[in-house]
Amino acid sequence: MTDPTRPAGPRPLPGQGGPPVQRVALALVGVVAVVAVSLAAVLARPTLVDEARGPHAPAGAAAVGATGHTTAATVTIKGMAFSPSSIDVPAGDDLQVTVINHGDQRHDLVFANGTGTDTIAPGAQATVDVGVVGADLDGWCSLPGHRQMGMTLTVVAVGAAPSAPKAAMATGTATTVPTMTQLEQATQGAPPYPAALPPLDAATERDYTFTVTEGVQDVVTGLTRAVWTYNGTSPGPILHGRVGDTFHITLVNHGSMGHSIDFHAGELAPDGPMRTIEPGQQLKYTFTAGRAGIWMYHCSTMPMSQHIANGMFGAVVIEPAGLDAADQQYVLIQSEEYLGADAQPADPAKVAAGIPDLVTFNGRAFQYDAHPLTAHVGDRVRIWVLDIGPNASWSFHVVGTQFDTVWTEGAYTVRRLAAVDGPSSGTPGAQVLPLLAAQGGFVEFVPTEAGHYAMVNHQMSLAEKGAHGILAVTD
Ligand SMILES: [Cu+2]
Repeated sequence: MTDPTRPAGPRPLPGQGGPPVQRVALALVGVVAVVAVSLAAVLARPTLVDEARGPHAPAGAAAVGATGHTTAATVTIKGMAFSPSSIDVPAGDDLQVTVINHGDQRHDLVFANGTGTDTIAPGAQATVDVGVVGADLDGWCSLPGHRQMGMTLTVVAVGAAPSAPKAAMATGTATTVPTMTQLEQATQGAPPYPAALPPLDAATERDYTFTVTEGVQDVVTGLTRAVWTYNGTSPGPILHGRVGDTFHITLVNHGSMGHSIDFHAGELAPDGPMRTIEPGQQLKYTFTAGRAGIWMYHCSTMPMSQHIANGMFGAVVIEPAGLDAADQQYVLIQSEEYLGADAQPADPAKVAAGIPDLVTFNGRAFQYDAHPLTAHVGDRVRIWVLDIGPNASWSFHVVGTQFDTVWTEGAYTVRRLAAVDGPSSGTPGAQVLPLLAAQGGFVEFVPTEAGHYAMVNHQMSLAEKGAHGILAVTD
């Protein structure tokens, strides 16, 4: 069941669309994945990264005569830090900095005067001529979120006049946050992410290719955001299997920076299969689904909050044994968006503060208000839910219903008794399925009348940011 009207394949990034262009359609359990542009050859600094850097100019504002001397410094990267994080330079010297990347992913070092390296692969090094240092000067890694995680460096101009107070860290943020009305309008013309649970086939060995690309997605008219995706959509493909199935994943990185994948659905040592791979590389990741659940997968490259907030997540549904029949099965995944400037990744300061601009079901705020899910009166409806985060929790409620069955994180908390079924049976019920980030489960209910049943995060401020949709029930 592939749907050629699939939304939301993000567009290629401006400036990264040059040849060679690959367009690959991968059918993956009911999801057509539209892969954007091969970025494997783009090894220069990603254009996603755009912290303001001025023109090349002598470092610092103070007027200091050039000494004619050059100071050479070496800085190493380990984890998410520069070592040393401060360099002393006699004022007036020309500064050359060699950066050696001992980290596990790409980094760069840029300076406030506009100089900087291109991105440096793990194990590689690069040298930047910073120019004549006349005053103290800030440096940082410009990959999304890296500066906010502590990848900063200070050049101290020894002997220069005291520097003026430093400006606040620029993060690049959306100048306005879209209104509910704008968001609802934006979803009208955008085909929804298919929420139906992909059907379960007889396979026990399952092969998938997950291709990482980076692109931009319309949020509302006049505002786009960078999205990093598995197979062109966010969420990525929803996989569906049984306990005991083995999943053979090939992860291919066509992005411009390091990426990775972490499947909660299997148990293994993370070191190899969850490692970050460079643009152009691929890895094999095989796991056997030993336990039932709706399991998260996500990019686990640092900073994880940034990679998840930019769209790198999805779900693996492993059915518990003895699951009752259902007439409709849907999957809703909640995640948050922290809008950066137009076409930019998530604003790291907003991510760190944990207050999202938008909260979405299946990657887009309010999309199932414009495109309701459907059921008939008397249908047994099962909704699988998974809270991706990266931060927010989810109090899942369907207005007008009571859940007669709730299964979460390995167990039923409420289960209907078929012998005494029905809304007036007196058997237990639940009004919400509460989920913290990375928790999941399913609920079941039977709508008794035709109407429009709102599916919400009952933390109402989050519902009003987009965690809201409609189940349209007809006779
Ligand atoms: Cu990633």
